[in-house]
Amino acid sequence: MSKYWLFLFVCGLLSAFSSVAQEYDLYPKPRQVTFGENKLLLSAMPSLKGETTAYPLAVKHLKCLFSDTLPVDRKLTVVIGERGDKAIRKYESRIPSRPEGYYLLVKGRTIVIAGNDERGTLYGVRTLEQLFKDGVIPEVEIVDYPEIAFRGVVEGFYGTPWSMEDRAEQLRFYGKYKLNTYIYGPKDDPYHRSPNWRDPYPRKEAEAIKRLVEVANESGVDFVWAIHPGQDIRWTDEDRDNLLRKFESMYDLGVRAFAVFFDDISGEGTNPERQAALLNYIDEYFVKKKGDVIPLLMCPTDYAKAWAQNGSYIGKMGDLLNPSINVMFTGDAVIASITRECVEWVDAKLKRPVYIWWNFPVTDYIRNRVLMGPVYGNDTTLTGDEMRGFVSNPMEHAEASKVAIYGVAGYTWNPSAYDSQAAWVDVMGVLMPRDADALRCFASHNSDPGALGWHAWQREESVEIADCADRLMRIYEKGLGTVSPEEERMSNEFDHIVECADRLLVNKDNPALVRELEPWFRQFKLQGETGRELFAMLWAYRDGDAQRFLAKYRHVRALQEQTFLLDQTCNQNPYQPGIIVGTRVLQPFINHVFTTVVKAANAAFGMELDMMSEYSPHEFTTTVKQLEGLPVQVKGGNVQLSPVLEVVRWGVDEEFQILFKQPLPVMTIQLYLGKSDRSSWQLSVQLKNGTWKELPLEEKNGEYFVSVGTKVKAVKFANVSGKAQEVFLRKFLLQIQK
Ligand code: 14T
Repeated sequence: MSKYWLFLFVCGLLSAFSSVAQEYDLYPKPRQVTFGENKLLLSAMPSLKGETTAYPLAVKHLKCLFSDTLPVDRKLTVVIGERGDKAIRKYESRIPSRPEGYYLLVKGRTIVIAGNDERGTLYGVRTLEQLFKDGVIPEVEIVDYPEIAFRGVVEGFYGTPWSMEDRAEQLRFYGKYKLNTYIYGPKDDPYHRSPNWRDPYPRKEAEAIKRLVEVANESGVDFVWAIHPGQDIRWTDEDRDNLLRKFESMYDLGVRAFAVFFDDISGEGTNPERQAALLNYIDEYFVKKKGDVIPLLMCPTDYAKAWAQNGSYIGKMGDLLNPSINVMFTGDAVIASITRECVEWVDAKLKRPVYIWWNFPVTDYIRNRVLMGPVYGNDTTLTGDEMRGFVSNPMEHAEASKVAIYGVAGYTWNPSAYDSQAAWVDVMGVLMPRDADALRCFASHNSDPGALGWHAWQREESVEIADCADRLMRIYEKGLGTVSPEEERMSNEFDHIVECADRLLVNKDNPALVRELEPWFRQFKLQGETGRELFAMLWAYRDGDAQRFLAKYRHVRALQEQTFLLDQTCNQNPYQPGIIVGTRVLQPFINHVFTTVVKAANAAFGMELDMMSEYSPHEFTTTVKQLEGLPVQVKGGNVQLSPVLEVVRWGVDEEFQILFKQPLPVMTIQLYLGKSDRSSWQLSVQLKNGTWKELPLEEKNGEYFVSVGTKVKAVKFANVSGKAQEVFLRKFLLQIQK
């Protein structure tokens, strides 16, 4: 082979490899991508064809790619336009006939961007942006379109609404990743909901919304403004006109997309016939009359299948609502994975493809946590014919929600090609280029909502070490003497957590994200340190070094107390106050091993150290084996036992006691055992004078309830049935007078 051929061969190889690398950068992944051999160097300003007829926003974004200061190169051309435009006629047959679809070609000295419609052209430019690196674009041919028509976010949570700056930044992010919808519906905006839904926004807020709509328009995102009138609406012409007047005022601010939400209401407002009549009226006398407003959207009162029961309400909506009105639904439950079965069920009832309101990564029901895990579990065979829209309800932490939103962008673009793990790994680099690995470590340990009851829905967490943690706990049950690979792996993981948390706390790539998550990063660091010192404790015990053990024990205690203090001071909302991390694998592991090691050391060194695994100012003692070391938590001033997930075997006359640091004014005690046989149990409180007093258990919505109403020093709960019991101890909550 001559030197010349060898040279060409190597060049070919190089370009082949770099092409593959380029492909990874395209997100959401296009339908069809064929990379060519060569690259286009953009060192000059290309001449534009179709510039005057193409979608102006697409042209504007295109021009941003090139710097005006460069000389114009006549031979370098960019052809741009929509189906029907003269400029791109030659390529029209290659444009996919799908809404928002586009054809993109980079070949020789020509770039073609041909949209099926205006959004399509814009998306062609978006893809070009992603291909553009250091003034170079690879040769490529792309045919692409989204599967789901409406893709994006519904700011629909309870709690502190996003700031206007958050929202503007979000809109740009959505535009970049081809999400086309932002629905404005924060539950705690009084002008969205009762009491002020009838009134126009005050001047300042109105101005801010107007500016936001402009950002949405510049980003190619539909700004949907939602109203939530159901809690106090009267079914009168007056309130109908009030609503239309409000919509009119939003139209004046530039809004061209509207929604009406009827979720979480009671009373008159829930009437399906009335709701449908109102919506049809809005549709006919506002939406269709304006002509430049996109189809009306509504959220029904029975928005989850669990509530829809036989589906008579939702069926009525299907029958009565004008066919152009889109209807939202959250799936089988309020918080749920979207299944084909449920979509088919609701589509049949609604007589139209459903518009999914996905309650992930929303945390308004678990406010002390953050959900940073991947988007997975939704049916990947669903098509646009079955699902009209899919929007994510995020956390009140806007920047942190991008992890999930990025996943939703990939899933909705093309469900069947969506790779949840790859998208999740990618987004870490998008959010924190220099600390992607650290952010990933944090995210991997903070993904499970850990909620019970109505909202029971689980996500995997700490997947990479979950099995290892499990095996190690079983090894320790047999004895603490052996060193195992599992032990090394877990102890390394805690080291790694401390390293990652420290880096995250001072990260400079994404100040907004650090600001939102800082208390969780700090808690994560404490968790890592606790885990690390726990092993140091174990190793001192193993060495028979009582003194070193004691030092490490004291350190762990101090770390536990710091965790407690952080939980008591940060994020003190009235619902789920505090900051918790790594709740599914890490914390249970730490608690379990701590108790085991302290117990063993107490026996070996003849000590009586407290083996309660989480710091609490109150003391917990028990004769129920499984409850040993159960954490007593102080939450928003109330005292509760950490819920036990497994079945508890509770022997005859076995009991537990909670001893308070100082007498507490206990109002009520609520407990849930998963069973109702009141006579098996005895609850007593110790009064200030030291005497014990038994209190009757009442039954209330399947739970036990005890009125106390006095200062008590301790509480005792015992099995007095005369036989062993098997129960859940899912709730033991002492309501303290404030
Ligand atoms: F409109 C709905 F689709 C919806 O999900 N509504 C709310 C939503 O604003 C909230 O963010 C979400 C998650 O908590 O759930 C709905 O609110 C609820 C749901 C409940 F089951 C509020 C209380 C509940 F008991």
